[in-house]
Amino acid sequence: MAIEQVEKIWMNGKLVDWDDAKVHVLTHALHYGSGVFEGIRAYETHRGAAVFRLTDHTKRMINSAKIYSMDIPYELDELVDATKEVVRVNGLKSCYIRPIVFRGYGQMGLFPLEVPVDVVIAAWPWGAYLGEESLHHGVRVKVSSFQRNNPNSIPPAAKACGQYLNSILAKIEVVAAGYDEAIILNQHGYVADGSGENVFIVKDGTLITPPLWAGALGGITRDSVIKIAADLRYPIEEDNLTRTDLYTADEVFFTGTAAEIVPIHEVDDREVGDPGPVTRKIQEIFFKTVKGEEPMYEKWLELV
Ligand code: PPE
Repeated sequence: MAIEQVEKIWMNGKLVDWDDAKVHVLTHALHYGSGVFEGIRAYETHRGAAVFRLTDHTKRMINSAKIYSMDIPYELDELVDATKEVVRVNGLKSCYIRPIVFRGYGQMGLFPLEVPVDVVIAAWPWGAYLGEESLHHGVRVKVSSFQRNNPNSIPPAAKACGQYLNSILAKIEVVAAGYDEAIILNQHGYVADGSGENVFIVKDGTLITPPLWAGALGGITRDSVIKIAADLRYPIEEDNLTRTDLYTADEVFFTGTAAEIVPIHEVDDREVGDPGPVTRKIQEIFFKTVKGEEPMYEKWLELV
C-alpha cells in the first residue's frame, strides 16, 4: 500500500524533513531484521486528533526491545510526547503511526550489543488496511501452509521486524491463491493469528480468541475488543481454536490497528457468517470509541 508523504519525521530526537529521514545500506536491521516497531492509529475526535492507546502501544514497543536486549535511549514519556509531536507538526487529523527502534550503522555481525540503536517515529494518512469494502462486506481468508514462528525460535510476543518474514510468506501464499488475508496456525495446529491481525470467532453467542501462548500477538485492539465485549455482557473466552472451529463458527473477525475490525465471511471457501450481528456491534462500538463518541472508553484516547 502506498505511503502518503507528509512533512516531518522524528528521528533520534529531532524532527527532520521527510526526504532526509534516511539510513545507510549497511544498517544492521536491514541485514538481520534487528528492529522492533509499533503500528498505532490516531483518529479525529470532537476534541482534536487523539492517539488510540498510545501509552499501551509504546509500552509494548519497550517490551519488544527488551526481548531483543535493545536499550532505547528514551523514556516512555519522551516517546509518547514525540509521537504526539509527529502527529501535531504534520497537521494530521487521523493517521497511522509507525515508531521503530532498530540497530543502526556501525558494526556488522550477529553480536549486536555494540551497534547504535536508532529511534524513528513516522506518521501518514492510511486508509482501511484490507480495503474500505472489507469493513462492510468482510474478507475471504485462507489458512496458510506456513506455521507461526514458535516462541522458542522467534517469539511472537515481540513485535520485531524480522519476524514479519513469517507473515510475509503466509500473505504471499494466500494472495497468490486469490484470497484477501491469511490465517496462521502454530506448530501444534491451533490458530495463532492473521498475518497482521488477531482472530476472534463467535460461537453460540460466545466470543473466543486464541490465547497469547498460542502464538498470537498481544494485540491492543484484541484487548480493547475483549473489554468492549465484556461490557456488552457477551461471554468471552481465550481458548485454542482449530481450523475447523473457524469453519463451523457463526462469525469470524479480525482485529488490528491497521485492519481495525474486519469481518471474515469465508474461511478456506466455507461461508462463515455474512458479517454477523456480534461483529457488527463490536465494530460499531469500536469505531465510536476511537472517535471519542463512547465516554466509557475516553481513557483510551490520548490527545495530541
Ligand atoms: N497480530 C499480528 C501478527 C500483528 O502484526 C498485529 C498488528 C496484530 C496481531 C494486532 O495487534 P494490534 O495492532 O495491537 O491490535 N499489526 C500491525 C502491522 C501491520 C502491518 O502491515 O505493518 C498493525 O496493525 O499496525
